[in-house]
Amino acid sequence: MKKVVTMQDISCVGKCSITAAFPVISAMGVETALIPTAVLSTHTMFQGFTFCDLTKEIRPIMDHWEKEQFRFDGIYTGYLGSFEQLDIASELFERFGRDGFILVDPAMADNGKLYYGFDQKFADEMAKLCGKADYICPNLTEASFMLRKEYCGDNYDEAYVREELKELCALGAKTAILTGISLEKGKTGAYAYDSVNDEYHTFFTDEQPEHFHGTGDLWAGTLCGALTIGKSLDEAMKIACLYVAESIRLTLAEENHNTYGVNFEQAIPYLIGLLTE
Ligand code: PXL
Repeated sequence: MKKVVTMQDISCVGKCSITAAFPVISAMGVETALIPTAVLSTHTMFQGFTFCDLTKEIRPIMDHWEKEQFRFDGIYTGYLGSFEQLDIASELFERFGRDGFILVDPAMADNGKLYYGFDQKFADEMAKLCGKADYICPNLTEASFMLRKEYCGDNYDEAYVREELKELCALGAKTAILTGISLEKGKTGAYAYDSVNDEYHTFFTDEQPEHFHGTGDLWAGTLCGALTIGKSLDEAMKIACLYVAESIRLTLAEENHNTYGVNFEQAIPYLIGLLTE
């Protein structure tokens, strides 16, 4: 059985980070080890959230795992809350990254703005972590902060996306995937550049009418699971895009649906169906 480790926070309510990645990767038939970086009552879009940092636990966890000689087929980092956690993520790659791929989702910004608590210096350091990855999957906002470029908003074309992907790979990542890319009205998806094979990959699907928090985490978790079970990058991008779109569709279909996260749970049977296509 394949096994990955994911390092991100536990937002107890919020349907993001570990509470999205863990059930989804597990549902795809992959054992999922966890490095929880912090416990928050909710994600940081809520007012008044509680926060308990777990940084000091992480090195002892890695020490124990090394003694047990655990091996992983993939490492996936998501939202990280401090400079020290970025350093620890690098250490995780050095100590446990020999046998599999490394996926870094630089979850720190959206819609032209950094999330609460982050600044440009953090984005610069995140860019360095991205340089150590096989796959990175920023949105356009995260990419612009890491590349220290002005955020383009909706004002971009395919040439811009391709150029940006090359600049992201120049940070050191082998494959860069931009999420939330729309080159045609009503369509959205992901655009990737594999710098090793000098190949572009794309997948687009119908754009959903509303945007939700946590969909980036869900997308990255799904990509991680799909790559781990041996799907190609094309297949993995397709599965992640379709699953997130279906989760949003199910959310919107529900009366009085919540606004803080999507209904990925009831879309799990659909996800499993995608794996056997
Ligand atoms: O979805 C990204 C994310 C993960 N974890 C926490 C967050 C956010 C985004 O705001 O606040 C704690």
